[in-house]
Amino acid sequence: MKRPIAPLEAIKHFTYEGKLLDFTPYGSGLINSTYLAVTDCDGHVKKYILQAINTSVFKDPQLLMNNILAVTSYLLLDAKDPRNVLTPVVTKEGHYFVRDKSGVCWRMYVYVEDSISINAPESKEDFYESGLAFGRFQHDLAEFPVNKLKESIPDFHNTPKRFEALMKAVEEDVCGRVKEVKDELDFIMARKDFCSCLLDANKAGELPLRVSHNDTKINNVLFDRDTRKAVCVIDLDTVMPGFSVTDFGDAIRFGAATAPEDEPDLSKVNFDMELFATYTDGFLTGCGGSLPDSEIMLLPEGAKMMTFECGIRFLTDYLSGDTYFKTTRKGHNLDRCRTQMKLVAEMEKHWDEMKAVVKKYCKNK
Ligand code: ADP
Ligand code: GN1
Ligand code: MG
Repeated sequence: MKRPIAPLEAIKHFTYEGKLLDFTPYGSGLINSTYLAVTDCDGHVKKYILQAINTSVFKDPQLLMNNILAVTSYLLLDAKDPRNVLTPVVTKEGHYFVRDKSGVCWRMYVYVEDSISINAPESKEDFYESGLAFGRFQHDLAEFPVNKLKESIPDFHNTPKRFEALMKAVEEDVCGRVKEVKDELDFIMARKDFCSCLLDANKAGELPLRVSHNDTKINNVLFDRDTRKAVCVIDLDTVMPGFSVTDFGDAIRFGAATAPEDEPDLSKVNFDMELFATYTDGFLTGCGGSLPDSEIMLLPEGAKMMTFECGIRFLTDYLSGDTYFKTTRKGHNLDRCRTQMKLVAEMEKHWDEMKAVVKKYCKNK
């Protein structure tokens, strides 16, 4: 990623309150660069989040901010508490992002006060809460006209295209790494037909396009520091038309695993059925009956698809020279790919149990 060179220049454009006191890098995302800005507002401390949008990933920052503004302003209409909705800060020029001299695009959000962010569930309740938050997100946006949103990353969860991109990276083999990943490639090739299953269900009318978040990792939910209840869904860059089941699935791939997504010791990586059931409960409670049975029954496919697709993306990046996801060690993306494929294999073993868990929530059992 192109490194931001002038965050302090950028921040001056935004209509934040108070005098800037402090400014530090923040968070652990793999795509954008985040900073925490602290200001003094007549003796009160105020906080803001300043982010450099990764424009090699999000090529149209205006489109992305339009999506975010459309969704946040809609959610705010019925919000019980402003802390429940991410609030973008406008610039002095009346825009929601600013491009600095080096071409880096910046935007600012109000910091959600008294919130914490966690990288993994520390209890079943945490995971349940994050499911509730993303389920409510589905529920609250169920009537939002999805055609108002544009794709901030075209074909983001088009798994057949992700598969094709992997095949291209194998063919090009720019780093000479294909020889190291024969087992992973065999595993993926053997599941080629699975790639189109959700798109096929969409064509068959069983899986409608909805507003989807598309990055439902637990660290994209803020929790209240005191009550530990989910307060706000953040990281809205990938909000666009998509499927409910992939929102569910991305959270499962990340949170129902017994180890982080980049754990090098695969013996520590397992798929936890209890966590799967917990998240299902939270998510479908949050959806409040807004999903029909046909969609509920595709939740396991969503979980397997997101895990499989993410593994494909990590492997593609590994073969392409680690240009997309931030890496901090040699083989980082390969380790990530391996954890995802292990989880896919375990989901296949637990398939009937996964189906039985979701069936309990169907109206027609
Ligand atoms: P990335 O795309 O890099 O994951 P995020 O938008 O998720 O970026 O932000 C990174 C981290 O910054 C989050 O995990 C969270 O800890 C923190 N964060 C982001 N927005 C806010 C906010 N409005 N209030 C409080 N913390 C925030
Ligand atoms: C990226 O930015 P972050 O870390 O929330 C990625 C997701 C992946 C995830 C894997 C825009 O999300 O799709 O699932 O890494 N976001 C984008 O950790 O590609
Ligand atoms: Mg994030």
